[in-house]
Amino acid sequence: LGEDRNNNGRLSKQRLLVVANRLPVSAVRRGEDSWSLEISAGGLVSALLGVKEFEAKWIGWAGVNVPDEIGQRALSSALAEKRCIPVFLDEEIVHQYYNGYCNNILWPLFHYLGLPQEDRLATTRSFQSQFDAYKKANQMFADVVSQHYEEGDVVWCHDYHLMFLPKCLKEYNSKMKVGWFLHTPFPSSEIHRTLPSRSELLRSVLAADLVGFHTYDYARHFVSACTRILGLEGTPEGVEDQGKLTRVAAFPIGIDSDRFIRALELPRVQDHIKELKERFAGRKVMLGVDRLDMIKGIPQKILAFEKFLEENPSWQDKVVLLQIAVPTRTDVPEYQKLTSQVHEIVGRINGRFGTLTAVPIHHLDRSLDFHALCALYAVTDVALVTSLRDGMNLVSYEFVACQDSKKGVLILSEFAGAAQSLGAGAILVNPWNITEVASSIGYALNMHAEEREKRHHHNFMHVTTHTAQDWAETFVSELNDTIVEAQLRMRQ
Ligand code: ADQ
Repeated sequence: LGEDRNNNGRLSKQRLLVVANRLPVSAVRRGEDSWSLEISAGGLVSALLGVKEFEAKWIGWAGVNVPDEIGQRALSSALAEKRCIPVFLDEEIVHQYYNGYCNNILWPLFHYLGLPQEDRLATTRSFQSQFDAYKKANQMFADVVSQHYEEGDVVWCHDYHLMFLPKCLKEYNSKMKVGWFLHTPFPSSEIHRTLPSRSELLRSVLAADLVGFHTYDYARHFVSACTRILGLEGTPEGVEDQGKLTRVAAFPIGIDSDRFIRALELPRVQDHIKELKERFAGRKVMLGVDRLDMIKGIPQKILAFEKFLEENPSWQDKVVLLQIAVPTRTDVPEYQKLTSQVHEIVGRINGRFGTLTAVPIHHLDRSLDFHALCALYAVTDVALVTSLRDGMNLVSYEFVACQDSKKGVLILSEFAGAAQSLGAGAILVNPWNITEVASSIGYALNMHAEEREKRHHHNFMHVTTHTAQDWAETFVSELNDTIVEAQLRMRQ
């Protein structure tokens, strides 16, 4: 990695073009030609900033519609200072490609929720136009990449929004080093088979040199989809098509654990921790932190908590569940329905078990800032991550990173990718089985210190040694190796 030397003989950094649907910024227009930008320090940003050997540029949609040229020019130059390059998508494309094909078709399908049914049937009818918009949007991303690509750059495409991109990029320049990584699960080939554009998407992804997933299972599902749907041969390294090998492998993501551990020492976080401890004195704290999405299993989690309270009256005034659910895709009717459903269940349970001075569930529909989140993680006794499906789930990692003094317990869905890495330390549950989750809550709350320490130690070691930086370095280094191997094979 980063072994290239420039003209002065100095070691030059590995240049990366990171392509994702959204740029890691939020942009707000202040005037005809002025914008204010805020960088969102998500996992991917800290992963790539944390690797000294990388010089990364970001390519993606800024999340705003900018129809006029003056606005586009001003936004491009403001973004350039943050090493970001925008792809301008108009409202119609966003509607068809992003809301339609990505969020209404691929997202539920990849999480085993199936293709649109009943009220979503209208979407199925407009399937072809949404797929056309998806391809068109991917081509627009490819055009921007090709304008900024320089020889020696590595192009790293991210997620289900950009499955068509590797093919577009290779058509532009077959020598371009292209990697593609999926942040969601890749479902069983039986599920992928139902997608009308199943073959075209697989072929487009296979144009990449390296295809990465969070877990070995997802990689295996992808290879078997290529075998069963395209009739291609799966090998231990990947998928082979007429002598061309596309390497397929698992690269489990991590977090920037040091960022969380260091934050706990800050006075403002310590003040927060003190406040929370006083606020919930005498009660055990349980925590859920999720985007408000059907895949996160929030209603199931709350129902399991209700069952626990029902069966364990002595705990009713000794435990509180804090559920922080940041709203997403709020314009989609299904997400609005989910919000009302969660509110209804929380209201009913608080009415049933609450007293004049305390309620068992505190539900917040909002995002918390990083420091408040760290403090919450630190005071938690039991974290509940009950996703129905989840590519990895970073909340479970963040909780573990903040627990080195408390050594709280993690209850984790066996359908989250994180179950593969934190399974030995967590209590694994089937989130659909409310009785099992309720009894796991009881087990976790009553767990002896010795067992808690042992479980926490296992997970803490994993989270602090398999970081986001390692993940990014490994992926890019393997992508470089893949190219070298392919060149050697061609010379033979
Ligand atoms: P997400 O589905 O967004 O990511 P997750 O991995 O849990 O899920 O990451 C969520 C991030 O948002 C965490 O960093 C968390 O701290 C933050 N967050 C969530 N709710 C919040 C709140 N209320 N306030 C503040 N912050 C909040 C997708 C896939 C995952 C995969 C990641 C990374 O769906 O499975 O782990 O990408 O690949």
